[in-house]
Amino acid sequence: MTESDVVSFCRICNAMCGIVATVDDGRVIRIRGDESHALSRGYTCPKGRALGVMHHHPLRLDHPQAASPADPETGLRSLLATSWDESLDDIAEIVRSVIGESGPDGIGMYLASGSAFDTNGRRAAERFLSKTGSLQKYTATTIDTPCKPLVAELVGGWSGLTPVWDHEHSKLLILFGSNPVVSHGHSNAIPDPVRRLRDFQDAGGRIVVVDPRRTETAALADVHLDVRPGSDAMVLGFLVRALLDEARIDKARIDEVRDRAVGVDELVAAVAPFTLAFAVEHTGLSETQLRELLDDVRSAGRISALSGTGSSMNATANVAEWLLWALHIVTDSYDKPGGMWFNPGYLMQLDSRDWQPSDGRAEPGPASRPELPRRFGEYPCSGLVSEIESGNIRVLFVVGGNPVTALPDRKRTEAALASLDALIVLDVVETETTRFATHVIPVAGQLERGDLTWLLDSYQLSVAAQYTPAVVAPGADRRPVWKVFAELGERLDLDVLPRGFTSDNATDESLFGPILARSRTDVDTVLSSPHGVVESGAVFGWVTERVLPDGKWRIAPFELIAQCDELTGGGPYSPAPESSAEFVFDRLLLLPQRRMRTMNSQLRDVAAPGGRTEMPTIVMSPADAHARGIADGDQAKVESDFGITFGEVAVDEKMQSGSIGMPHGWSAPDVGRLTSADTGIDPLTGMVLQSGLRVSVEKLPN
Ligand SMILES: Nc1nc2c(c(=O)[nH]1)N[C@H]1C(S)=C(S)[C@@H](COP(=O)(O)OP(=O)(O)OC[C@H]3O[C@@H](n4cnc5c(=O)[nH]c(N)nc54)[C@H](O)[C@@H]3O)O[C@H]1N2
Ligand SMILES: Nc1nc2c(c(=O)[nH]1)N[C@H]1C(S)=C(S)[C@@H](COP(=O)(O)OP(=O)(O)OC[C@H]3O[C@@H](n4cnc5c(=O)[nH]c(N)nc54)[C@H](O)[C@@H]3O)O[C@H]1N2
Ligand code: SF4
Ligand SMILES: [Mo]
Repeated sequence: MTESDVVSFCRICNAMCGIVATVDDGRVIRIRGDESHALSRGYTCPKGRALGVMHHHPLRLDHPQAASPADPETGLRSLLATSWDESLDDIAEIVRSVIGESGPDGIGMYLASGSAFDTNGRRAAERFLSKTGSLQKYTATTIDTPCKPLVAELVGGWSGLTPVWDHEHSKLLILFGSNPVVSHGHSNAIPDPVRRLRDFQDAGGRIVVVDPRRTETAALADVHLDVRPGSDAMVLGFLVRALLDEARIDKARIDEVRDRAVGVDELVAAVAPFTLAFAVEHTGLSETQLRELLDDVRSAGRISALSGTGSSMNATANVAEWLLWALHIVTDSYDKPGGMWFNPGYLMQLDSRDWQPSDGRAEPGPASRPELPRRFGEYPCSGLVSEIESGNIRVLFVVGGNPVTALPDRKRTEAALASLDALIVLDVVETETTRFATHVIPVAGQLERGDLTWLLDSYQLSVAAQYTPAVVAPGADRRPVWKVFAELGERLDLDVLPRGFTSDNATDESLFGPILARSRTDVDTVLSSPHGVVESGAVFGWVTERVLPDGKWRIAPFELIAQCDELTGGGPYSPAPESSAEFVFDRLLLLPQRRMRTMNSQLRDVAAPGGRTEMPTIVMSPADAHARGIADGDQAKVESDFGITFGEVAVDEKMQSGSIGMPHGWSAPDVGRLTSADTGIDPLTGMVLQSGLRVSVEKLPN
């Protein structure tokens, strides 16, 4: 036996669970949870356990490939193996000539889920783009949750502020549109979710899940509130109004709120319409349910409430997120024990930086869509396709993303990608996007590279960091992403790596040197702690002291008040009020959801040994299915104003009637065919409407 175990961590999702990989002669034969890992405590999910199979995937990219010219009918190109030198020379030449002809904005980059955990690769890719001078950066943030950085910036002065659940001290956890038992958290990393939520309850904590579906998380919560889709802002507005009304009776109490926030009077005026009757009318919850929720909040004093994609992908996302922040600020729950804290990061050390609060004003969008807002140093993904169509972007780098399945309006996305001078895809497997590539770049996968928990440092439940060596050496002809951009940079005279490093002399580990040198301890502590280092649990105070404008929250940004007024006044943000459990609808609301065995479009066709793969389905309530003559397992057509897709129906009594749930990332059914990059775009963030679209569902003949 030559089997050996390598301790590492999983880099599929935010949870970053500790894993132990068993390797035999270069083959990864088993992945199990690392019992000694402080945060995940031996837990893994089916995706993590499938990493070994994924590593040996039959469609793994092994060699650089270059494409023949596109077929005029299908837009597809055939890919032929090439050498690294030929490929990189060719890409460098195209980049040089496009910059010469069109300027740096001719070069675009889409960075997504597969790059979020590749510390060196992500840094090199971003640096490459910024060194070209291009502003054409697009990331998955503007598809899944731009309301979060928006509200953080407007209220707190910095878009990166991410409130984290104080799981050790808080007494009440409210989840709005998040299902951590399946997703392991949205902007909070929640590994080992079932045990963690149960531990919290055992310590006296109460969990309330606000979700139109009785989810896996709702099943173990103390209370499930079956709200109407898109009505989270109404629930939150009701809570904020009621608490402010009480505080205003007592001058000392409202003065306390004023001590930590500016704009309290404007907030009071904005939430005035959210009476109990108004909330009952719009949320579908009863008076008793809403009163009990208010009682829970009152008796907890400080609260922890998290939002997820259920509330962040619909038309009321910004208002809901803002009122969520307002609720925390009114209850003094931010930056305080028992509420939410801000993780300064072990590596990032945000608490030692000097902050200049941002005023939150947006810059204009890209040339073809100037009305879109540029925020957080990137353009919204809703503008990417029109930038290609208008010829502004001629070369697109895709780093760890699958835009064909992730972006709105699939047909249009495909046509745009096919029209590029060059589409350079850095991935680990063949995808729907590599089919349109001119250059396919086979990169080192997560088991083939050393890594640090870095980009998502501040999403963790502790101040912690971890290093992993490569579990196996890069196989076939693969190279790390950082090396690809370093080599391109060297060809184009752009400094991609930190000073003193070249594509030849750098290694995964040596590139961590500058990051670790700025972190909380010496380089060796992190590199020699295989199960990760935990510096501390929640810490408090640094945001109030260092980040907030004049030490106060700006609790009433005018942009959000305006959207809130439109919501309460029945304007374009007003959700459809008519849904109810008994009524059968002509058109249903399309809602997002995640599945346990896939990560977006990843891992659709592989499972750990003995495991099974996921089946994408259209999830419907028994009442809605029955009304259409649809039975479990039937094929159905789903149609929106923008397109059509087909798939198998799963009848689920946990689904609220009036809505259907569909995971994204698939080709059949494909929600990306139902969305639009032009209609329903949020004016403050440029986000595409992905939740709450009206669709009709029809049974297909057997
Ligand atoms: N297993 C797995 N884990 C993942 C992913 C994956 O694909 N698979 N993807 C990762 C990514 S990229 C992300 S962004 C995160 C997302 O993490 P989460 O936001 O936790 O995502 P979901 O599990 O889809 O939970 C969203 C919930 O919102 C509910 N919902 C829908 N509409 C509404 C609404 O209007 N109001 C309320 N209150 N609820 C609503 C849905 O029923 C669903 O239960 O998950 C990450 N983790
Ligand atoms: N209609 C609709 N659309 C949605 C959503 C929705 O709910 N509804 N959800 C949205 C959300 S939350 C998100 S985050 C986006 C997801 O958008 P993307 O991040 O673009 O989608 P993924 O399918 O996760 O693509 C990740 C890619 O990274 C590759 N990869 C894996 N490991 C590595 C690696 O180590 N290095 C590199 N270079 N590549 C790697 C994978 O093979 C895969 O092709 O989609 C969004 N789109
Ligand atoms: S929850 Fe699953 S996919 Fe996410 S890090 Fe843990 S093992 Fe990996
Ligand atoms: Mo996401």
